[in-house]
Amino acid sequence: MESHFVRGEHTMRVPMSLFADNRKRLIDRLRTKLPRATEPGSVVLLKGGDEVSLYCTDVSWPFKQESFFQWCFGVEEPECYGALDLASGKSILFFPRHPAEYATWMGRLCPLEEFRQRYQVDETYHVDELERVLSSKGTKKLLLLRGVNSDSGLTTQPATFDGIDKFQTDFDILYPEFCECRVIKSPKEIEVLRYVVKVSSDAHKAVMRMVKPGVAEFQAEAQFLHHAYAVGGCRHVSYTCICGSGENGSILHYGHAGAPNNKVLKDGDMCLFDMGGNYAGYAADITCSFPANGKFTEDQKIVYDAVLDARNAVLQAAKPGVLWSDMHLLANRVMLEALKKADLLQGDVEDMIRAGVHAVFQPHGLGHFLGLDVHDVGGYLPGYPERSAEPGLSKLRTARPLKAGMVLTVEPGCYFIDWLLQKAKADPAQAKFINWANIERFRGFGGVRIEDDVLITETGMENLTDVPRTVEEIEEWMSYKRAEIKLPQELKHLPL
Ligand SMILES: [Mn+2]
Repeated sequence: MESHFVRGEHTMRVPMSLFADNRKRLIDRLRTKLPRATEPGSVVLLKGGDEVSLYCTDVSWPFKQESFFQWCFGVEEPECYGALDLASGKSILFFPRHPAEYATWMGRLCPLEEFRQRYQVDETYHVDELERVLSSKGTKKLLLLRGVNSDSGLTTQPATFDGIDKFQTDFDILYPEFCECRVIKSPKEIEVLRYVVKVSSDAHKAVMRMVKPGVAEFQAEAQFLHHAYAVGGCRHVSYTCICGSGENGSILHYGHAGAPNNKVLKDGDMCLFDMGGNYAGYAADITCSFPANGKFTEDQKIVYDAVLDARNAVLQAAKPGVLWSDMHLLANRVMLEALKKADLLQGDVEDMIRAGVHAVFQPHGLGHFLGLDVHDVGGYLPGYPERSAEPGLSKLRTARPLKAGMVLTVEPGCYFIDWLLQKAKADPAQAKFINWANIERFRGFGGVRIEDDVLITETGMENLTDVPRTVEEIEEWMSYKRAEIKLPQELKHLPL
């Protein structure tokens, strides 16, 4: 019988066959890449995530499964190992052996056979049996995961265990092939992404109907988290919620510990809320920008529509074969054209790009792969275009040609970042393109970002995101019972 990841009758049932399909894709790919892979003896060995203590205490950080391990097995428990036998195609999971007392604190000890059925693998053992089991299967060589994440610069931790020195090890072949498998999403993975993006879209829509001047940024964050979890079953978000209002909208990673979404929304503020839920490990990454009071000013429309034009141009042009770096420049061009029409910029747009003016207003990349990680792996693999050194393009998380089955974010933005504007003003090559008299009005404006999650199809793309996007759609959505919105602290939470 098929088993599932599910959080209740109302949330998506993710079949464990999703992970079996993933394992098969990885095994098939390695068989074509590795000479003699179909002869007995080559085994992929992965280590799952560990529970990590909060400093010296007996409390742990919330556990999140390691993404490569999740992709293969969908296992929810920490401290596990998984093996794939390339010759037989069989998969084996190893679970920690817990003492009897585990049952008191953590619950019933799950028998190995129950784990086997739940995760639908061929065999299950305890971690302390790793060496014995691998030897008994004639394992000669272990393929281990070592590679550098091109977004963080950090290196994966290859699996290791007592007795690993009895086997040959290969640290090179697995990482690039595994990343390539993760870049192309299977039909079942696409269904999960479709679900988590829909849940996250709805959570954004719920937020838009509870904000008004006087609401704090963290109250918008709380609304998102509540909706994504209570309705969608998303226990985690995929990254720290970014809920910038007013000037905070120009801080790209606002919401961190030192700036924890604690400003109160003011009348006339733009909001830039970047939040995404996580379901069965799969991430959504959506940004909505809208006025705190539900009605755009003329200046807010100028900036919003410039970004919306850029987003629309990319959604129209994205299809297999197109270079992502070209999409980035297309978005920049369209946005600069719109800002020029509004008299914020002057001169030739191509000259502006040559001078780096595009990166003054959008200092980040157009978008990135999305999957188990919010910045998913595979952006810069051997054999594909390398990271550019040019302004703006250097921040792009991939420059690859698009391919059907990729899922990416499209997230053009326009920001008024004080220090970048100061720098541009001091640089004659950039300063001449900027209409400084008009730009002054936008000091403290913050920014606008429009971020959608899209699937590349055989003929173009499908936008999985479902939120109000035009000025009219946003004003219409936010007008619903606007006069009746209460601040969260004004609602009666307990019968007192
Ligand atoms: Mn993003």
